Amino acid sequence: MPQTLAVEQLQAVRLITLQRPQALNALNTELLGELAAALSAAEADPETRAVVLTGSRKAFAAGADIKEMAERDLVGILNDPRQASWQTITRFSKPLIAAVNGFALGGGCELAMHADILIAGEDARFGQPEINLGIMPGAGGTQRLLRAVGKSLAMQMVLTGEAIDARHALRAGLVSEITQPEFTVERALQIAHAIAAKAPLAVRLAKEALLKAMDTDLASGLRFERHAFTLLAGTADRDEGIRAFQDKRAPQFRGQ
Ligand code: DAK
Repeated sequence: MPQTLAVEQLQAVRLITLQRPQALNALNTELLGELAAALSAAEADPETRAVVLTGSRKAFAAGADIKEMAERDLVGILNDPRQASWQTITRFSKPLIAAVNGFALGGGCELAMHADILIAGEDARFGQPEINLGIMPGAGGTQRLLRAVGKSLAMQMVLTGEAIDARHALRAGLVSEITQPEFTVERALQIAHAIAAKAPLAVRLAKEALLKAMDTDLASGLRFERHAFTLLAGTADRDEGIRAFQDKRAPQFRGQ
């Protein structure tokens, strides 16, 4: 049984809740290891079509565990088991939705940015305060943040360490919706269930194509899109989708 998170299966959606309230869900070795294991299990389960990741009302996650960081020297960092956990988290290929309330700082903001869709409560705060510790972001905070919010705001956040609130995050495109904090998880689950009802192969390839757009040139991205689109043309779910439209009924997708 994981000690630092709770896992709940809600039909085809798995809800993972970070639970280290005494440290505002700071990402220590144990939590990152358990999260990586939980995502691997969700990846391997054919019944799970989407995952929602959330924290508490006060904090999604306040960053890497600073007490643990204080014990690591350079060699310790290079051999750090947390690196392997981050790699596993990055490779998760099913749709991942983050429901963010409260603080999403440092590694917590980076973890949220791993999600495909971010839904934030009105009280959420996003920031990369590593600069205040004499370091810089190390899990995508310079790369994903810049791609999400553009150069000027990313520079401002990373170089000053100052956080932005949910409205600012919405304006900047870091999150796609904001809600009242008590509804953040519910809204993320609604979106996850909507995605879970779609054709799994189409969802998987569409996600891959969209992520490609972040790190490739337009011509290569368009080529990938065309290949993926062509692949889907041979699936049973495509036939079912078109037939269901013509029959005026809901499609029954089977992931084939
Ligand atoms: N680590 C450990 N404990 C933390 C913590 C953290 N990041 N954040 C909060 N806590 C603990 C506090 O120490 C306190 O515990 P006690 O002292 O009561 O035992 C408890 O949580 C409640 O926190 P506060 O009393 O401070 O609560 P406040 O409401 O007053 O303030 C706060 C909330 C979020 C503004 C404040 O706690 C804060 O500034 N926390 C630190 C935020 C921060 O600097 N985060 C960035 C850490 S650096 C990498 C991957 C990732 C990273 C690096 C490398 N690789 C793969 C290479 C990531 C680095 C980081 O995230």
